[in-house]
Amino acid sequence: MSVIDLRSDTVTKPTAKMREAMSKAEVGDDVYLEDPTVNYLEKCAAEIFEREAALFVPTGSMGNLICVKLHTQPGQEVILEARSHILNYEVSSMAMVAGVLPRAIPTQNGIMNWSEIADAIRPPIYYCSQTGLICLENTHNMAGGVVMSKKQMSDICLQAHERNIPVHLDGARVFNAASVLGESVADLTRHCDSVMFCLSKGLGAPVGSMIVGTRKFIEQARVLRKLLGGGMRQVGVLAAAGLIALTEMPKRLGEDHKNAQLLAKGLSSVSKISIDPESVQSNILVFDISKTGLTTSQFSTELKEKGVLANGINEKQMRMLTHYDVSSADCEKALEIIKSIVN
Ligand code: TLP
Repeated sequence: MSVIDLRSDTVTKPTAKMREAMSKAEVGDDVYLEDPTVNYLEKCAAEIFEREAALFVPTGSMGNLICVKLHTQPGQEVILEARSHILNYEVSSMAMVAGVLPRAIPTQNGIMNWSEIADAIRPPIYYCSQTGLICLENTHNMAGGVVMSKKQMSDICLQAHERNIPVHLDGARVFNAASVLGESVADLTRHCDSVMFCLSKGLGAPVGSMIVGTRKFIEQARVLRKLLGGGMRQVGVLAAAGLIALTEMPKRLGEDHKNAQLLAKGLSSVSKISIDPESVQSNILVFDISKTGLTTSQFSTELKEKGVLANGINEKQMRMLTHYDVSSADCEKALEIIKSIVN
């Protein structure tokens, strides 16, 4: 039985072209800065984001942690959205390694506005911990791939900068956001002090994420990457796949967004499933199945028996993602299977 894997866009396998590039990649020791393929990938990423420099890191989680730690002092607070990845799915690294406290803002749709953020900034009183950083997430994963506009992002950055607070973007899926908005990633993220984005999600690389920022920031990030055990050697084999992910895959993300719409519209016609297709903007769907009488783990098990993989994010809500290895025919088939389980 062929399996339709909707658990995440992280499950994409490297394309034939990536595997070929990997086998031919020129490599060297990247800890000595001698891997030409990594150096080229970093140069390309910096150019695409119109920044001074970029750094290849093994994972998005390490990229976020490096940025959180570099922007803050232990004991400070970091403002972020309550369902953000940094707060919920990175093993509390911000507390354990960076020594900072999260100040979480719950929102309806995953998007914080400036007045909510301003209210969460701590007053300059000596016995209060101080706000050291604001983290944004675009697209917002657990809010269902919601996209923040360029204006929403730049308003927050500019106001934050007036208060001398830096802004980091968890842009794991920033290319999805840019594709939905019809913006370049450079314009969309221009005012953020640092950006982490993933090559290994919708862009299809097997491994790898990147940080972009000023030259000084990236030099410091390289030190922290080594400290965290992320100094990699002949890693050009991965950077070669990353280069294809970075330069060729963004233009096809619209297909994943179309397939997500197809799934969302189909799901909205199933009476016991609650989802508003208009809220699905990119490649992530989060929907409520509580009226089916099944828990999400029961629902996942039934789906799996019929060849569809998807996980719950809590007892009531399932998450599905479209990606390069899922076709529109797969989405139609998944819908039929879902209907057969619910009805
Ligand atoms: N997200 C994964 C899981 O960890 C939930 C997924 O399947 O979506 N930021 C965001 C917004 C993410 O969605 C993820 C991974 C990361 C950071 C971390 O990236 P990795 O997995 O490379 O550490």
